[in-house]
Amino acid sequence: MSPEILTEPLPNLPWEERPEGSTDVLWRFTGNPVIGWNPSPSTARIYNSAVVPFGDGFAGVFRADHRTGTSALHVGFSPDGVHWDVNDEPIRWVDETGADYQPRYAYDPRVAKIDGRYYVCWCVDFGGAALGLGYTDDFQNFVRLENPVTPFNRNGVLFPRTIGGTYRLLTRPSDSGHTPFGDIFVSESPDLTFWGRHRRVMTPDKEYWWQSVKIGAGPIPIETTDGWLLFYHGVSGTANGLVYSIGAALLDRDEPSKVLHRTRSYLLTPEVDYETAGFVPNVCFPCAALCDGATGRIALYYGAADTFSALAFGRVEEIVAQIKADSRVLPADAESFRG
Ligand code: BMA
Repeated sequence: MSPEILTEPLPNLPWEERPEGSTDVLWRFTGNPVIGWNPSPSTARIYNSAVVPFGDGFAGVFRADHRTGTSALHVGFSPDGVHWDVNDEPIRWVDETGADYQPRYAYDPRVAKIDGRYYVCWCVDFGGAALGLGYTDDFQNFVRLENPVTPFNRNGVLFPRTIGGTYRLLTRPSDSGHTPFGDIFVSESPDLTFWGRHRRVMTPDKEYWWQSVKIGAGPIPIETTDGWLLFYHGVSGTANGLVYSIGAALLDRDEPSKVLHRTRSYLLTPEVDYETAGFVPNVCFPCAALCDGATGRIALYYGAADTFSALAFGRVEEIVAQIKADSRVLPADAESFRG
């Protein structure tokens, strides 16, 4: 049976067929970048952002670097997932007591819809980079919850449902700089407040250099008949700095700390001008995916060169087939590694 996405139909997701002559399982949108330099009065660059279906169209939480150089989260809406109207003002949070809360900085958001509520997880200042967590029901009012981790950690990615009765959060413990190491871990919580039963999911692969320095979870994992499809970023070290490419893995549906398959080769790497030139050259950083459960089509949103928002497309059956055909799972990935 060919792999299927176990999510709702989404007939209006942005989509373009694979260009003629291409054999890539992920292909770029010809309308890229979908958001360019200086998109609004206060913002210089909008990228590494999270998009979900909302109402008749789409909503998103965007990473917006201001002209101060500091990043904040902004809300945006789109009728088609391509043309975005992003608020010029950052999100204003309140905590659960109703008190105002403004993060000093905020970046790389992911949005997971769990039981009808949209949860945002992002990188926040907590006396050092850590993860912030909060929710919205309407993309107007945002409630901040307890931070799920202590510093240093980035790349918080929630699963879109509980598994065995607990919420699951992928993270990437790090240091305070442009971390030269990094594995993906998963933690469990009964209530989104208390986190434990930590497991290591995946380590960098020193033999396949595009993912030899560090790896980090990308969009909210996509449930398929063949496992959780996890797009992730893999980082290579070069004479000119770090290069961020996109790979994919399949995680066990009941025990997602176990990797079933992962790609030896990247699926997308910086090649075109908006990926190789910008504020930080050579970065493709995926943070969101829209999926049509009826047809298996996937629209992947990624930040390009820490400057642009871009889109790539693929079909679940081809992506899963490619992950399996090109698979190499390290011993530590295959275990539910407790350490
Ligand atoms: C990471 C994060 C990302 C960024 C990437 C490349 O550490 O800061 O937001 O896209 O570096 O600069």
